[in-house]
Amino acid sequence: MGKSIYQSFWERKHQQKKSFAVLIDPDKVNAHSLKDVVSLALDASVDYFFIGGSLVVSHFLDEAVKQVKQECDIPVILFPGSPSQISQYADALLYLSLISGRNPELLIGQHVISAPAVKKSRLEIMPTGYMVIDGGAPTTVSYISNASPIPSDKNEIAVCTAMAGEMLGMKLIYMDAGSGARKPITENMISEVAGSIEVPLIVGGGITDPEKAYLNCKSGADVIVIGNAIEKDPSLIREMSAAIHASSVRVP
Ligand code: 1GP
Repeated sequence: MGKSIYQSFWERKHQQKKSFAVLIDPDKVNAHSLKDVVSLALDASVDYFFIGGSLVVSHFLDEAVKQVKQECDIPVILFPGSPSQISQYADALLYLSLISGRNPELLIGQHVISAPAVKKSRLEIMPTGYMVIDGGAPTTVSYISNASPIPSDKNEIAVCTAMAGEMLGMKLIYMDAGSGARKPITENMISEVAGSIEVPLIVGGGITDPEKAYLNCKSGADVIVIGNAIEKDPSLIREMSAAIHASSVRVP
């Protein structure tokens, strides 16, 4: 058996190698556009694909995952907005608990209901503390869950939430300003959170330029997730990947 995807997150973090995850929303791609994204991602040495969206209304999820698996060997990780977004064809699942919110349904309720199906899927399960940070625009997840995001300047709340998530056993912390956020998460908050946890830190939401991606990595993000900006201009994959990978500390 090959090494687990989580192990790759962990090892890359400890080798101070930064990772780039391209987010694919199955509602916003078709077979043709997906083929282009996969080919650009292969050329640019993208590390992971995340697949999912807050509200997947199309039936393209399984097809999208199968297509990516056929065309490349970049790991495909589900980033589900709801328990219905599970595809057995993927490699792993971000098993998200919305720890920044206070809605029991997204902390544990939906997990209980979907547990038998998730277990049966044989996906690699990666318990993830999911923290929504205010990105200057209401996010679908906040609206649907009726859960407020963490204010963008309340670093101490973000730090304590991440620490609590880690001590509860979460293997990853994902800070998200929401897809298309007007204000991405500040470097200040990223650096304080990164300094208070041991597990890999994923950061996303509203990152539109390579410089921001680079600075986020330098502040302590281990994985950068980009969706919207790439949907608008897939050729950005190359520059984003170069910036993220250039921020890795080179070990002689
Ligand atoms: C959203 O973190 C992801 O959940 C990515 O956000 O689509 O704004 O890049 P963008």
